[in-house]
Amino acid sequence: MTKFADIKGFVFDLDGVITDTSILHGTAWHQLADSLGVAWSEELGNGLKGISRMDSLEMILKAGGKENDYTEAEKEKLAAQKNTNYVAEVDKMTPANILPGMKDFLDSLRANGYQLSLASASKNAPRVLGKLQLADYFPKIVDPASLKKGKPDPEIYTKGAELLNLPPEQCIGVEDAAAGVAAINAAGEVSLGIGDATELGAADMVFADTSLVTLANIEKKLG
Ligand code: B16
Ligand code: MG
Repeated sequence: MTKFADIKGFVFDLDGVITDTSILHGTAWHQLADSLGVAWSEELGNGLKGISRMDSLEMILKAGGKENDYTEAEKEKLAAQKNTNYVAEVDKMTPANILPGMKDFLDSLRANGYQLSLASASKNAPRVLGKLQLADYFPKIVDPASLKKGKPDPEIYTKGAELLNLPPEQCIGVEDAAAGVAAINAAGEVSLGIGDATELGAADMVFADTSLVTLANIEKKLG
């Protein structure tokens, strides 16, 4: 098991870790589902966390039994429609939307010489980071368009460590979604989950919320 002293880098998820765009994603998908006549549920919304845009659309269509009703071109249009609504909300974001404690945590990582990269499935991640005024912290972002498979496949976290030129076991992956924790584990990184300990039971360590994520608390857990 990796020790705290071995850790040299952190690979971050964005939504649910640095900021909470899941509500904005949920609202935009809900609007689209309504317009397609697909019944919305909280469960459906939660299942979309960490899932790519097109895979999210497929899940919504499937939930409504409409998976065979649209051509690829029509699906692209629907996803673009959702994204337009989502981006309009993102553009209202400010640094006040950074989750509690995360700015301090990022500052402490920088001050202690850790390397940082971003492993978000979101094609809007650079825009979101800009709105939060955190773009400087993440010069290294995995391009989600370059991925063959989304989370829980390890690819995005493997690439996140590669961007840092670090072996995966020297990296901590930070996630709020079970699919993301599975991806970190499969990439051979140390997994830090934020949220419900039962839901994120596969993680090497779990913190109930972002305010508890500090280097001191991580050291206590890793030893
Ligand atoms: P976009 P993460 C994910 O971000 C979101 O959790 C997920 O709900 C969203 O569908 C996905 O990004 C794609 O986002 O439509 O902006 O490209 O959690 O991996 O940071
Ligand atoms: Mg997330």
